[in-house]
Amino acid sequence: MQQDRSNILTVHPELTDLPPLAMEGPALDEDFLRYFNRTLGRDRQHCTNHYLYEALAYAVRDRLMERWKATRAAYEKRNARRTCYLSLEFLMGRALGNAMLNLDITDAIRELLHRYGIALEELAEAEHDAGLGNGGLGRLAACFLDSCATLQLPVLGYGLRYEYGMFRQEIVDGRQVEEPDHWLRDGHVWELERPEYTQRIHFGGRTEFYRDQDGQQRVRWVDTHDVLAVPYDVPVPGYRNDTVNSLRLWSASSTDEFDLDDFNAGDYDRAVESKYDAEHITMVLYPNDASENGKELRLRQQYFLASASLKDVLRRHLRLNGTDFEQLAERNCFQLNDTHPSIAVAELMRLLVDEQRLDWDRAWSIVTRSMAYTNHTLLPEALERWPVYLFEKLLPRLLEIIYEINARFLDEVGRRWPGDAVRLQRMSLIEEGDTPMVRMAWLAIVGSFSVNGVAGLHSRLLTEGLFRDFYELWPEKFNNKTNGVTQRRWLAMCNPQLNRLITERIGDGWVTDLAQLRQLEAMAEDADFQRRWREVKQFNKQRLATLVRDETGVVFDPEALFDIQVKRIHEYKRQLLNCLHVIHLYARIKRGDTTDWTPRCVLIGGKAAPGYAMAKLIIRLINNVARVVNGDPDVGDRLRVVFLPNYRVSSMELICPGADLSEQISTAGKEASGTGNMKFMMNGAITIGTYDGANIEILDEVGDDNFFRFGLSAEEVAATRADYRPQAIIDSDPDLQQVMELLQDERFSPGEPGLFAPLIRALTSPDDPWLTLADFRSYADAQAQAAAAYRDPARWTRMSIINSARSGRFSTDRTMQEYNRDIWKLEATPPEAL
Ligand code: B1N
Repeated sequence: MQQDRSNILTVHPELTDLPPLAMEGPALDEDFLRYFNRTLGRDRQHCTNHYLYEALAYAVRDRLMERWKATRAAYEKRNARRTCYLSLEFLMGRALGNAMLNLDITDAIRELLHRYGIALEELAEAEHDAGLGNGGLGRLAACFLDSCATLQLPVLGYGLRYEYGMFRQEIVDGRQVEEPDHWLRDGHVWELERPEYTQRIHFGGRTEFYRDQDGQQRVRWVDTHDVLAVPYDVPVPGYRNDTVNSLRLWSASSTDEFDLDDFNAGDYDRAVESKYDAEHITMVLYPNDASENGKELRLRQQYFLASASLKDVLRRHLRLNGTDFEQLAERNCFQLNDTHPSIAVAELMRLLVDEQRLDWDRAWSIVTRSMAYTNHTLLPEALERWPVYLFEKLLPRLLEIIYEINARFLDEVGRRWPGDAVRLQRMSLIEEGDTPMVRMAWLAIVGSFSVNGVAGLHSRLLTEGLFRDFYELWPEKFNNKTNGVTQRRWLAMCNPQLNRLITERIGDGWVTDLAQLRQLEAMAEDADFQRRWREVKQFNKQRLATLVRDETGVVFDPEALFDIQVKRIHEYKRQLLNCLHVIHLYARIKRGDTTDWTPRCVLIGGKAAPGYAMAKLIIRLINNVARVVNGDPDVGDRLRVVFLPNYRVSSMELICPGADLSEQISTAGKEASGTGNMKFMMNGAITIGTYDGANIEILDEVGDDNFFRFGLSAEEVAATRADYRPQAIIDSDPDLQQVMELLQDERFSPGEPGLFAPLIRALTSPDDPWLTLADFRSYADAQAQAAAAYRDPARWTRMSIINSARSGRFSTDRTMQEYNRDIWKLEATPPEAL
């Protein structure tokens, strides 16, 4: 292979740094104009918001760049211990507003643009969301990075640079239609390609024994098909602290010689095909939330991420520490975001044993001192298991290593519980059967020193259920880390009015110390403060109503109760229960049962996995119910219903500030944590929710007076399963009976009889895993309480203020401090002054 000389790293001391850039005034102005006119080559005659956005983004990026370098230099100089956050998903959303907030240049830029008659908000909207994630798990990773940069912790995100992110959802005739999200089409200002750090990743081939120079028998992996991993770095700015951390995203590219043989043999098609095969690895994000799909390409993605990231860490380690591999575990921690990157356990063994020639025990000690695993769901359909035959074909050497890990692990289990063959079978990394499978969660647990769930209940259920055997073996590994969200994006940036009001009263310390919001509680009864609080909420509701009108044509009245459920569409999240309640309200209106009515606007949004038929049918039902309700003159302005298309990070930034009521209504025990619940709470919405996930901890903070709790507990759910008779529930509840009749009599499926029969069947089945009808009565009662509370503005506003005031615990700053205290043990490392 010919050396590519452009990638050789050299040192040029004479290339000095430039002086730091001004954050306002003519320098900022000049940069903006220069990028617009010269770099982009645009002029005032031919200008779109997108070009103006790009020019502005470059000017802002320059100001990140110098801080980014200083941060890197500080970490290197201190040889700081780091955490690598390995995740198949980073749901970053837009970057511009966040960068401006954190650099404290929003006002300067607003002013600058104003002089050209340009509104900042319009430019900001030209940025595509970076939708490299499905939902909560991917957004959590993004919030974690934000908090780590703000806490000045050396944490590096490693992910994949998908060419196509989460699909764009359109609603056509009430149905979800998926459109590809080619988010890189107009270029991506926020990434920096780093071809000099390209890694070579192996697939396929076979393994063979050989003897090394010392006569040691070793294994090598040969005849592989290799793919190149090219890193692209994305800056992650901290809040006004000069730290800029990195998110390193790998892009797949073919090797040159890979196709050359075919090409020279005249087989052009085959040559091109293998190039495409390689580049397909990072083509598209798998759009499944909380369910796996078992596709070979997904396993390729997982290994590609794990191998590229570990090789990148080893490269840096060898440069900074040489072959002192003890330092590898001292200097690095790998946090596995669910099992998706858990093949990293076996890959690090391969790199240390096969490539660095460490003996097995030493390598295993390094691996198990550096890996930590976070579980995000108990749903059995999300537990990753890969067929052994797939591993054999795609990653033969890794399968051998997994077998070896398993043999040694089962020895240990056998010593602890002699003769317990059933337990051995349960705990084996290999599930026996017609198609033997590798259990990725077991691999992650065995290879990690820490295993955590994402909310108190979830972590407890893990140790009592799914991971019980492992908890008995290694209780000290298990811990809880309740999720959070970053208040920078989810309050300071997305709700500027509330930001201003809060800051006016208690100062701006809450932006980096959310517990300070507690001080608002003293003002919860203050009539003047309440009035200001309501004005802000009204403003945000108006803003949201405008979005709803633009997207759906339906008009929301900002005086009405805004009742909102936005999240992935999934049966366990029970959008159906919400829909049944809407039908119940409609039935009440139709029968004239409307004394003391609280006008209500119901908004539901979220994407269904393209292969999830039930979820797609739920979307159709919501749309059909909306059409009937909004078009019925009897309803008047008592009730409005919309399904908001294409729910994503940037729509949540408009939605959560305008919400009154936050719907968190999963079947208890099913939602590991939830994080939308926290964004709503922070922005002063009140939760109607089950005793599930982080709802429990929200209720702990605000108390029963400031939360509408309903439904069975996780224990009651488990007990109810054995003898669940939905028909008896319907028969004993006239309201529910009427709702089911409306569903059945085709009112919501004119011309399509039987359209919703699968939903009715699921709801009325004694085997309904989600026990939707079991919670209907208690849900409808809680909704009536919410409606009554809303009619008393002083009471509602007080509840709203208290929710926001007590949201301090749900900052990812707190979450990251706990990960750091218990798992990572990193030192805050600020860069030197510019
Ligand atoms: O992770 C979030 C939690 O707040 C949610 O409760 C939880 O549902 C979510 C396979 C997942 N769990 N599992 C996934 C995503 C993609 C995929 O391919 C599973 N997402 C969650 C953050 O902890």
